[in-house]
Amino acid sequence: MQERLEALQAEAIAKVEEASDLKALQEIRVAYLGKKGPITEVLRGMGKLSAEERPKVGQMANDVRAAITEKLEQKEQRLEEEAVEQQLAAESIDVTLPGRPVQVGSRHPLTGVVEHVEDVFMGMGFSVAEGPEVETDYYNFEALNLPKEHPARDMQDSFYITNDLLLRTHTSPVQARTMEKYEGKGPVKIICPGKVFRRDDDDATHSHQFMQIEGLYIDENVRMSDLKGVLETFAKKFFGPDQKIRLRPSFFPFTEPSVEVDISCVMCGGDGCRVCKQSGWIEVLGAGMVHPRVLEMGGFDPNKYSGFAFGMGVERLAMLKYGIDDIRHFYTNDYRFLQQFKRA
Ligand code: 2U9
Repeated sequence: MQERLEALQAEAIAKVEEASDLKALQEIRVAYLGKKGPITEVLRGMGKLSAEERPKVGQMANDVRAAITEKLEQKEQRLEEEAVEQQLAAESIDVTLPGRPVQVGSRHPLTGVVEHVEDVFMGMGFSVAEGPEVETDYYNFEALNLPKEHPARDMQDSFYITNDLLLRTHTSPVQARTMEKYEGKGPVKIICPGKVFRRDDDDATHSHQFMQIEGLYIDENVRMSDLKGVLETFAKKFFGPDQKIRLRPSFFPFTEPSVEVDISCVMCGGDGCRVCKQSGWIEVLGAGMVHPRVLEMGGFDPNKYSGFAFGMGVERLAMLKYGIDDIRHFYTNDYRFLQQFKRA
């Protein structure tokens, strides 16, 4: 009997040492200390023992049971401590590590240019006006002195939706609509940024969708000199304080006289280089005095009011400002291109 009990204790303790989790310990507890376990079996066999052996074996059986229970409890506690240590290690935060950088978005370069131009002209008293991208034939052409048979109205230049509806080819309709709202009473002093659409094949300098900012100032006694002063101020604030501008005669149906406006070359400052084709000048916008017929159709008396207008391509400004060689970069959503314009 004694040898049996000693062997059971050694066997059980060895298994407890090997156990790697609480479930295994519970199985050992049931196997050795349970009602159907070997120790209970020994105790059942005690009836066959002499009166003198019985108490000894009984005491020994209790000692073995106590020794196995103590071993189980020690191992249980150690496993629980290890589990806590593992959890703490897994959840530990190294506070000395640098923070994870937060991915911050940024404005599209065209949006940045539009906002910069808006700031410059609002600083000169212009307000920002917007209007529909799907326009009527009247506001996109007729109100701008572009009569029915004018070539700019042909399908090869514009996206028509119906005979009377099209995607606007410039933001001038917004100015025509705004003039109507003023009901012939000046001053009107607005800039009109927005998307415009032309049926061009896309290439490095043309996109079927692009952005324009046009301006309009109508008041009594508005002169060409006012136009030159406003545009020179814009050039200096947008391209740099040393900028000069040059006006060359041109033609637009909605302005008379009309001019193309050059700035001194952003690359060579005017000495002549590849960018300005050795001329020292770069064309950035068109402008002119509002045609009297356009004033009349907008409800303004051309004998009382005069005005100037201008128009510029936003992509062109951005390409000059940032040295970008292909207009299509603005529309491909390539992060490698866009992330270069994160605000400093
Ligand atoms: C009204 C009266 C006059 C807007 C003008 C231009 C000259 C011009 C082009 C520059 C490059 C368009 O983006 S571009 O292709 N625009 O040259 N635009 S005067 O004249 C107006 C507009 C509205 C009622």
